[in-house]
Amino acid sequence: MHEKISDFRSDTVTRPTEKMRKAMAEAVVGDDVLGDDPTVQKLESLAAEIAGKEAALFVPTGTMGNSIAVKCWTKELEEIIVEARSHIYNMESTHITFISGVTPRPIPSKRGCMDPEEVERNIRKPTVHTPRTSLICVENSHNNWSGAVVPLNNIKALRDVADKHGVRIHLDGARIFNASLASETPADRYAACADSVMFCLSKGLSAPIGSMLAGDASFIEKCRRLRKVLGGGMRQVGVLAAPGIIALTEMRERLKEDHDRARRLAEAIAPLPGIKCNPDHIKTNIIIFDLEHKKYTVPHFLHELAERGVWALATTGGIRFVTHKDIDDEDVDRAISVFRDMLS
Ligand code: TLP
Repeated sequence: MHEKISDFRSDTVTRPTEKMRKAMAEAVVGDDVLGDDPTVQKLESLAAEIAGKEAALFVPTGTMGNSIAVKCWTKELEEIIVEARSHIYNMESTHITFISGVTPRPIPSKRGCMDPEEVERNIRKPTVHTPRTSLICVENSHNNWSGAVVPLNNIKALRDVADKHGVRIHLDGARIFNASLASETPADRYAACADSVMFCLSKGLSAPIGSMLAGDASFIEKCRRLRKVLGGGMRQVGVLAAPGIIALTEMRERLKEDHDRARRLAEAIAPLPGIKCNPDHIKTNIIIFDLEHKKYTVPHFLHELAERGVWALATTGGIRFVTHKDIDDEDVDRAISVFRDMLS
């Protein structure tokens, strides 16, 4: 095994910066469940302002943020529309049914963009046989579509459909700032099309933990209670909110570097034998590609990469490489040369 690892498994592996560690040590804290942690309050107002919403809530994980939003917007025995490859539907251990008691109705899409007419055809009214549709979930950037950006006009069109039928929209914006930078569209414009938005501090923004859920004040008040119900009421959690503030104020712009590196890696590996990847599809920090090579199965290929110090993951749709703060140009060069050695 190689001693230095180039870890492309996820942007969740990013370690907090020195400045974040210092801020953690020095954070002014209180009991956040009792509502008196000033650092959490500062983070929540900052997140609300960035999202263009009235209020925001600090939650331990993106999954908890999404599950609270679904629970808040739905009643048992209803149905929600999800994109077929979305994280909320495929990768969150079915909390939709377990916690909220609603059924997901998956809709196929073009690289994360659901056709608004198809969504409208799938909105159901309650009858003795059918559930009421109460929520549409959108993901941007779209993880399993290789970090694709769902354009603002698509989400606006979904908003029109939702309004026509009295349905809510939740935006899984785990990587909304990647989408925002790549499309030069401020995050609050995406959020304005949704009733609620979740975004992660612990991915490319490099905070050690935490996500934000934003929406109007009465929604967040309800969510605060649901967070407690789910065991997510945290006490002197200003120590974790402090790096979150740095994540939001100082780490958003640098995501551009991750996008450039992902594009460079995709362009270099796409022509190699066995790789099925269109570099033009790589707009943010995620590369997902198929491997059809006579020498390697996917697990064998990943094992051989790891033996050479390059870590990646298998995911829905293929092999995934994610660029992030702790991947530099040298890591990308190394990955490219390992690919060339193995496949050429
Ligand atoms: N994604 C993780 C893994 O779960 C796959 C990753 O490595 O990409 N929404 C989206 C779009 C996500 O990508 C993720 C995490 C979440 C929600 C959940 O966030 P966490 O991991 O904080 O629960």
